[in-house]
Amino acid sequence: MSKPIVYITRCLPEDVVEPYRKHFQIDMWEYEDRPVDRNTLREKAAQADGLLTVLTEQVDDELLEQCKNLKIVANMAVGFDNIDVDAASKRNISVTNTPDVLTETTADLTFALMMATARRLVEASSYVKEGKWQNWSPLLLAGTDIHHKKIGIVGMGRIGEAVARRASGFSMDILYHNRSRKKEAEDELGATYRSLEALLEEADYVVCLTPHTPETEKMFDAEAFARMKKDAIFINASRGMTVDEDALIQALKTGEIAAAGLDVFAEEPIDADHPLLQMDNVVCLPHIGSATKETRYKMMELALENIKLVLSGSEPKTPVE
Ligand code: 8YV
Repeated sequence: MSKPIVYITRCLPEDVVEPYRKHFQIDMWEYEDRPVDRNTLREKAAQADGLLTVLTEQVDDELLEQCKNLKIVANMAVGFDNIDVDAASKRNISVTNTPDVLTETTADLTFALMMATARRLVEASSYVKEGKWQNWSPLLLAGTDIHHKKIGIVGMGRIGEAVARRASGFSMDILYHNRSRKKEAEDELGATYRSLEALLEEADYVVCLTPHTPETEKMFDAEAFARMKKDAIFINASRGMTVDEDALIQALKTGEIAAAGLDVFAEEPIDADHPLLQMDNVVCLPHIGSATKETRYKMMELALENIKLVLSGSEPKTPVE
């Protein structure tokens, strides 16, 4: 019997892929410097039994319609907003993601981004490297404290809770907003539930960790930024589509909020001329929340394991919920 065909839309390291070659016939996009184009994806997916995707590939109804053999789409991400899950379910195609393995790593990055923004680390590093450090003055590159301040976490899922644990270690007051109450975070970390409006008004750090859904699209709009404190710092480590970027730029320009730390953008990669990239009070990262070697290996392995399970007739480890 011939082996099932698996198409992988990114160039994964051979040491990760190799153990799976005995189970599937693996075909992989081979260019590191660009994503698979839509035509190639359609062609390859149409032949495949399993597909390993990342966030940049749109797996929609039109694509799935071509796929007569496909049994699983394994996304290498906890988010799956690039996949039309209903369109997959109605064709009995499993959709899986990579939760848990990236929780702590993404929380580390979120906290690092918050600290970098508050303490102006990127500006400070450039200042030294550019040879500008010639003197001392009391307010040279003075930032804002983090300890004992109020953090407002919007989206208290696994990553939100991991950020709250870090905040607790920094003696921060923890506020959160979520669709449902999180008793454990309330009891163990002293996190306090707030309506979104109250959280925006009270928090010194507003940290967005909510997935992108029709309900959260552009939830951080002009009205939301107007509610925030003038010295508030906005952090986004989930999805850029939750933010009205024009409103954010305006709020930063007019001093309605103090600064922003962004790992995600409405369009990725962000255009090099984008106004957010020109602002000193904005720290920008290229969507590296889960990007440590350890975690990316775990994500790749989990995605491949899900494919192996489904193609051998078993349940996947991490179907999307
Ligand atoms: C992705 C992410 O893993 O997991 C997510 O939802 O946003 C990132 O961790 C990364 O962009 C690769 O798809």
